[in-house]
Amino acid sequence: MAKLFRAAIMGPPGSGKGTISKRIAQSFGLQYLSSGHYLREGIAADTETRVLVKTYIERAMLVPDHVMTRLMLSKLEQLSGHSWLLDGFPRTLAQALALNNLYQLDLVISLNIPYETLKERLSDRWIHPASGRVYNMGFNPPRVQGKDDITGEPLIQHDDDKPKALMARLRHYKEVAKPVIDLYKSQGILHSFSGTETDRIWPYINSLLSNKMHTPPLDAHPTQTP
Ligand code: G5P
Ligand code: MG
Repeated sequence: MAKLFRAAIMGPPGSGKGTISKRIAQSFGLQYLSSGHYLREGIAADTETRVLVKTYIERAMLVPDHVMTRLMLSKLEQLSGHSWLLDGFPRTLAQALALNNLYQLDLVISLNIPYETLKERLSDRWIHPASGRVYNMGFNPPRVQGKDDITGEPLIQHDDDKPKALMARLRHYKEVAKPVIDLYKSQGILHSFSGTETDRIWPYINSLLSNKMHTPPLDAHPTQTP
């Protein structure tokens, strides 16, 4: 049996984690697990997660570690025997350590996207509050302007996505992510990619994964795009 491959992708809100993860899943056949997706699914399903999680997501605050860890580890438990890619988890050192207790990651991708680029992408972001569905007026607009595709209910823009709040959120992301990044760097599995366009970063990630998944790793040094 081929060796299982376990990877995670990290990056600030709007950095392209979801877009790149879908390409990786498609090209390399990994199971794709997005923490944001499972949280929104929990909200839509009106489960006990709903009340707890909705307020955090609506304010773009981090959901408590124990909730997140329980949710993601239970999803991973169902995927024994599969290769997988985590998007948006772990986000904190506590989450990373909980994951580390059970699984050794082979590779972590970290996206470094300039603040100005994130600001442009996120200030165009609109949300359907009841479900957590996210739209972007430039790249994935709703079918009818200002309305949710499924329910037709009005979309709102969060104060958090306005420039001043955004700056604070991105700073917070950096602070929380730093010890996680340091952990993966110390394990020799961190690969950082910088740029303003997903399409320009993608070929580097594609070739990194091709090397890692199809041939034995030659070294474990972090990769930096120009
Ligand atoms: P999520 O769902 O993980 P975020 O806020 O981290 O959400 P998001 O919005 O999902 O991040 P992304 O996945 O990094 O962003 O990026 P994306 O969706 O691929 O791209 C963003 C936009 O830019 C899209 O519209 C895309 O089309 C566009 N785009 C992509 N590439 C390009 C490009 O090259 N050029 C241009 N022009 N556009 C591009 O988490 C949501 C919430 O859940 C909670 C938190 O409350 C969080 O805020 N949560 C957790 N809480 C605690 N712990 C965890 N582990 C948690 N995980 C989630
Ligand atoms: Mg995402």
